[in-house]
Order: sequence, then C-alpha cells, then structure tokens
Amino acid sequence: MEVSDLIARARDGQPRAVARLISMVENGSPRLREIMAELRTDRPHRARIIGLTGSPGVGKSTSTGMLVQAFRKRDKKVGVLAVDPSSPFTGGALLGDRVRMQDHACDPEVFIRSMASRGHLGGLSWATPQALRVLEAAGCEVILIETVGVGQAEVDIASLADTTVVLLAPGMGDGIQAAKAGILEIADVFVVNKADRDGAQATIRELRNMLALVERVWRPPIVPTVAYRGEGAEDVVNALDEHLAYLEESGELARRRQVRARDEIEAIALAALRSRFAHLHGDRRLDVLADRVLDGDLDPYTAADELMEAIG
Ligand SMILES: Nc1nc2c(ncn2[C@@H]2O[C@H](COP(=O)(O)OP(=O)(O)OP(=O)(O)O)[C@@H](O)[C@H]2O)c(=O)[nH]1
Ligand SMILES: [Mg+2]
Repeated sequence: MEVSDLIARARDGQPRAVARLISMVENGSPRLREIMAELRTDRPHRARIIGLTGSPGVGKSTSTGMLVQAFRKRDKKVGVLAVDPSSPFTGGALLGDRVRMQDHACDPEVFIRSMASRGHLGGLSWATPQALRVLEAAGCEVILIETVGVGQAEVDIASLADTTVVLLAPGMGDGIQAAKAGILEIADVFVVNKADRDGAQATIRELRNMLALVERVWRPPIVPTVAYRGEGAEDVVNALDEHLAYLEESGELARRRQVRARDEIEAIALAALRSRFAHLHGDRRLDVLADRVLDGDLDPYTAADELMEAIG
C-alpha cells in the first residue's frame, strides 16, 4: 500500500493503519522519512502527552487503564503506547498489559500499542516521538506512555512527556530508589498506588519529606490511588490538569516541546552518523588512518578529523 493511502486511513482513525505505521516506526522502516514528511502538517493538533513510569509491578498498566477510562469519560480520544525499553521486540513481555487493557480493546476512540525500543539506536528518544506523531495524526488528544522505570528509560520518558507521572507503591523500598534514581527531579505528579496496602501512608510521608528538600518551582502533588478499583482516578486527572495549566502559564510547555524536538533531531542525526561509521568498519580508509597513527605519521585527533571529513 502507498504511504499516502496508509496515512489517509490512519487520519481517518482506522486502527489497522495506525498499527501498521507504528510497526514501521518500530522496525525502522526505510519509508519513515517519507511518512514523517507527510505527517508533518499534523503537528499543529498537538496531543497532550503523559508519561507513566515506576518500578516493575507498581501498577503502571492498571493505572493507565484507569486513566484511559477517566479521559474517555471526558470524551477524549486516547492513545496508549506501552514502551518496553528492555526488549528488542514486542509481544511476550507486554501480553499481560494487553489483557489488563482489554476493556478498551473494542473502543474505536482508544488506540493501544506496545512497542519495543532497545533495537533502536537512540532507543526511546528515537522511536517514541515518531510513534506519537502517528497517534496524533489519528486524532488522539491524550497520549499515555507507559514505561518501566529502569536505567535511562525514565529520564527519556520525562523528556518526551509534557507531564511525567511517577508511580510508587508501599513496601517496595521505593523511597530509597526515588532518591537514587533522581525521580524527585523528573516527576510532575507522584501517584502512590496500592493505597489499600499497609504502609501507604508511610510511603506518602517519606516522599513528602524528601520532596521538601528539593528546590523546584512546581511542587509535585502526591496522589494516593487504588488503581485496580479505579479509586483516585479523578484526583490523578485533576493533578494532571493543574500541571498542564502550570505548564501553559509559565511558558514551560513551549520550552519542553522545543527541547523534545531538539532531542529528536539530535537522535536522528546521531543514528545517521553512527550508521555511516558502521559502514566504515572494514573500510580501507579507516585502516589507512590507523596505520598512519601507528607509524606516528598522524596524531589520533587529526586522523579523527580526516575520518569525519571522509564520512561528512
Ligand atoms: N493491592 C493492589 N494491587 C494492585 C493495585 N493496582 C494494581 N495492582 C496489582 O499489581 C500487579 C501489577 O500491576 P500492573 O498494572 O501490571 O503493574 P505494572 O507497573 O504495569 O507492571 P510492569 O509493566 O510489569 O512493570 C497486578 O497484579 C495488579 O492487579 C492496587 O491499587 N492495589
Ligand atoms: Mg505494565
């Protein structure tokens, strides 16, 4: 099928076309350049992008399902991207999420996709913005991105989202983890899920004490939830709205989006540069430069300059 056809169908909200386009993003299709050029004009209808992150099992998928329901109540068209930063392919790992989000599987106003990101150069920061564009083109007004808070992923998600929600749950040693991973700086809203469990109040208290030590203009609210019973959904949405209002009033929204576009350009440029370098392996020019460095004919900096010129 022609790319323009596929895009027309996605704009029309056809789930299969949306899924197809996101697969092309995921697989790094050579047609992405063409696709992104066609999608360019969709950008003015900007969706609100909400990232959810937290340790494995805190309840991200359950909370995402809960939020989908809350936004559907407000008649918003919703997109969900479950990004698995640890997997080079989708499927297995996220199957449970699909089951949990099954309630929405038949709702034509909800798109749910899981996506792997490890196979990509640049990981999350490279593929996710492109998937977001596809969902925006399909008319999503709110896009929820779920990703496990491990390693670089949660920092990446914070740079992609307008609002970052960090989930904690009692009894997971989250407090200490929070301080370590620097999530105090990246979270715009804290959700303490599994508030039906012992220790929820202690987790909230601990978090509040830690937050008191951080200098930030925006004070992240802490919202308790019991996601699998839908309790606290409205409180989370209200906190999200307040944060959005703050972003708009302070000019921070425009700033974040500028940073996001900059990161995306950089990620694509770096990926292109890397792939050019990859082609150089086994290339005679690199061997020749290496020999000259070994012979003392060239210093490594000059050799690197020559290499850059050669691939430029
Ligand atoms: N007690 C309690 N359990 C919950 C609550 N919310 C979710 N759970 C359960 O916690 C488990 C993990 O929930 P998920 O939503 O899969 O958590 P997740 O963060 O998406 O997990 P990963 O994607 O594997 O990192 C499931 O068994 C849920 O039913 C809650 O509010 N209270
Ligand atoms: Mg999950």
